Amino acid sequence: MAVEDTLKPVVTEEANPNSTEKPIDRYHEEGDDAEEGEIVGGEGDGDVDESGKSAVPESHQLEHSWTFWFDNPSVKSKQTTWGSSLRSVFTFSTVEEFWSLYNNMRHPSKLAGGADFYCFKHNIEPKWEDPICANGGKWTMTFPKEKSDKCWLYTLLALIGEQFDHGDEICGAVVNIRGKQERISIWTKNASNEAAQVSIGKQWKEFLDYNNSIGFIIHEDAMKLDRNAKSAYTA
Ligand code: MGP
Repeated sequence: MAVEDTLKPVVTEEANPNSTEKPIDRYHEEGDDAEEGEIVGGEGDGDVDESGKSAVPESHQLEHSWTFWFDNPSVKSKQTTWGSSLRSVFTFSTVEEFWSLYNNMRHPSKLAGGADFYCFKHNIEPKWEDPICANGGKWTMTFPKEKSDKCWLYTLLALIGEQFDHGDEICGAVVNIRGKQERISIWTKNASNEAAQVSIGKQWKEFLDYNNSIGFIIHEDAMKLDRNAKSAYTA
């Protein structure tokens, strides 16, 4: 499948995924002086021009690689099997790649109703059936229409910046655009590990300054009970 096909629904008209414009590195704007002996940057640090300055912009490696996935509502509505229209769009592994993608993508308020946009650790598929997700569950926050953009960004930054004490428990996040609301969920791996799940839920609320109560639904319950599944934990 051509990458351009998958990009169309989520990338803005003026987007240029091949843009050479330097990404805005908001991670390292302040206070990122390297400690003595610290290895700074990742690939691309090596090229030095005649003046002795690096000719290639530094890149800052993330702890994990992450993949954006998109489920296009117009295709999804015709599918017979859930997930058959779900597509991985891009994988990134540096701060710079993240901003290049994020700055060229449609944010939740600009996505069509019914769309699902995911950011999951590379090699984890955003499906209950994925073996890493199978025993997990999800925390969910709800927002009025067109009000989730900032929280979606902050959720992504908290994930890729490894802000959670139990970050290893996290599979990824999804924003669902629906008729009357937008929902953001964080998917986790081991629903039975209550302490880790509750820690993630509490920290997520703190990072986003979200004051409403949130619930954790175990995927197994969602599979069996669909919308009647009750929250196993609240935060
Ligand atoms: P949804 O889109 O998460 O809920 O799941 P929503 O927004 O309440 O419903 P929608 O109809 O408005 O989209 C909707 C349905 O999709 C679920 O009830 C399942 O039948 C199916 N589904 C969702 N997920 C995340 C999965 C999954 O991972 N695997 C499978 N097999 N089905 C899923």
